[in-house]
Amino acid sequence: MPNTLHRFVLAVCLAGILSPAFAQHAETPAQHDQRMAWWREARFGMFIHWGLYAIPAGEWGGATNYGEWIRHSAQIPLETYDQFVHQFNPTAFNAEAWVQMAKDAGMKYIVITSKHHDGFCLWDSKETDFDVASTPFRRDILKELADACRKIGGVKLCFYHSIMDWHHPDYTLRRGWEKDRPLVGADRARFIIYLKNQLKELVTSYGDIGVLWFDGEWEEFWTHADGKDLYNYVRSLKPDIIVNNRVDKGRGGMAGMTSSSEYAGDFGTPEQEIPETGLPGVDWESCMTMNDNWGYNKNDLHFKTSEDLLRKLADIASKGGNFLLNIGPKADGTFPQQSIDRLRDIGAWMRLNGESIYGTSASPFHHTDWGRVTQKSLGKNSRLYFHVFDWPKSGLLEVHNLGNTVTKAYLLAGGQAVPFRKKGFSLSLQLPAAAPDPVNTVIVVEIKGAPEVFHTPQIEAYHTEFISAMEVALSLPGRQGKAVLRYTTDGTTPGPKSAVYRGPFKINKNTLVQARSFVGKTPVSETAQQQFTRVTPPAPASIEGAVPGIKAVYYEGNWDKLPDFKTLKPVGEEILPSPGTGRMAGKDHYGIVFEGYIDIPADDIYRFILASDDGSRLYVNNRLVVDNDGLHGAREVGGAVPLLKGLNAIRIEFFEKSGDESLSLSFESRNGSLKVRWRCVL
Ligand code: FHN
Repeated sequence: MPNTLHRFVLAVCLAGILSPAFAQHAETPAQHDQRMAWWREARFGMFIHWGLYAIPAGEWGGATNYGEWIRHSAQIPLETYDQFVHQFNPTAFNAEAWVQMAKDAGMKYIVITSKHHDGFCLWDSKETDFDVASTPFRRDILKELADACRKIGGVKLCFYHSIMDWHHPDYTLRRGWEKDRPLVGADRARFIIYLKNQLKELVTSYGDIGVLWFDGEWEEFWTHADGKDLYNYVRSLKPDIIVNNRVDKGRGGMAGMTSSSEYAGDFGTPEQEIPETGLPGVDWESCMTMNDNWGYNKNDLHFKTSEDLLRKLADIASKGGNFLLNIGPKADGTFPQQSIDRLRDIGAWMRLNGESIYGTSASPFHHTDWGRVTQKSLGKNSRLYFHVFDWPKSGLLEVHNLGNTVTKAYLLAGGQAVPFRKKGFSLSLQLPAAAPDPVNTVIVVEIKGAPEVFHTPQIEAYHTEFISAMEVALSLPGRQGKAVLRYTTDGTTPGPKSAVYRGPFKINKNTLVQARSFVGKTPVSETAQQQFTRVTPPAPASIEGAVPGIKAVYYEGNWDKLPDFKTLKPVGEEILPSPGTGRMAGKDHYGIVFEGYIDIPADDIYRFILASDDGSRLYVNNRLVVDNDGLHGAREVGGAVPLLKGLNAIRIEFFEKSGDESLSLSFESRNGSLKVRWRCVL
């Protein structure tokens, strides 16, 4: 880019006009919205994990619980796994049938694994022979899917592409158990050229590719600089392509959201989970399996019901997200019947109710007990879609905090009018006796203007326990117009004469704080409640012969969650300056129990942030304060506890299964982060 242009772009970025993230592909918010428009409209897509791993179908060495990770998890040597190339012959593969099933299910895009971690390519790549052209099948699967998408229309083709590559000799990070694949001659720079050349093939050879869905970015092989560079590279090949946040290093584990704007990627990627709430102004997509595996596992019959999947779709859309629902095709090229059945059920619902999903945005309500809400702007006015999961027995569906005039209400499927009464801020809908669709009946509520919803007030404090006094603040999220916030601390429900909130207040005894919004004398929100408790923390410990550091006791085992370490025999121990993986670093299948004391500087409430990959738990004075257990990528979880000045007992339990590992504990008090001294007893 000529120097003058650099200065221009930099100046415009600094002016906050262009997105600051990546100068070469900076775009105005309007340009970004235009690029994201089809994806935001789509809301629902099909994920396809397909490759050589469909041949063993989850079985190896007597075990039956593998998926697409089978080569790594079952520790299959490369030359053994490569034999699958000579068996891959999905003669029943029919690209048009796949695309039609996606379209009939209401899905607007397909994301298929062009290359998963095993390195096998589903297209005829000039860059390698470890691809479909080397199989008995020979046909270019991605080309056939691209042709089918063009022919059928209405479904955009997208590619999942793994950065992590267990096959290519230049991917300079071998599996921990691969002792027979030396790195001699491996060239990291050459791998990145390979990666880029293949991406160029994918982005320029198969027509209008909508999304590049990267994955496998978490290993230390890949850096933030690589991520920014690759994002810019693919955008230079196809400026309107959309790229997920796993191109870079900003994803916070399975929660999938990008931690800061310095990281590349156009949307967040929660995996197998749905965020608690929507994130205004943030694009994200939850990806999920129908059973427990991404790749085909013939023994995995643990399929989610169609009802569950349909409600997840509505839940995700009600939070402003996309739903990417996975299929793991069989080695013969067909979809599992259980997947076909669910796609059919979802399609039947979408044909009647798709308007309540496509192009909608997040609910204006923070919470509705009976189901979910999505919304769509109609220019000056708006349309709310009430997704009713739990049909009220009374036949009345009510919301009490809607400021708008309601002009019309009807069933989306069939258009039958729904009688309603709007009194003040309360809307009552008179529903048919029985739910037309017991899974999710959608009622359209048309309103004047943009939604004006009075949210439940929020009660904020550093913690719900305190030692001597606590400051409490109240807030009214969102647009509150004419609403006034009233509250009580005497256990009574706030009324039109209760105290008006004018700013934070202190409490010094057990107190139930309640808060509610009013317009005039009319309550326009639910009542928020929070109990605050005055406590006397455990007396600090007095220990003889304490030494600096924390004791780490090591165990060996292969777990998916924290074991009961008391039943296990340690394999060693050492004193570490602070919690970490110590001499187990880089190994697989181990656990650590840390025991020691932290020297607390003053009586106060302290927040602990425990970050780990895989699972961990933190106990303070034998009380569980943080539970971060489970099989997950790097993830941090916080917890708070009141403590007295002096030595307080700490116990941390941690396990690592395989792959990446990490463990750290940080501390905060109300005055900010804290450095503490570790003590332990030999
Ligand atoms: O390791 C992969 C896994 O095989 C699968 O592809 C999922 C789907 O997003 N992504 C990674 C796990 O986070």
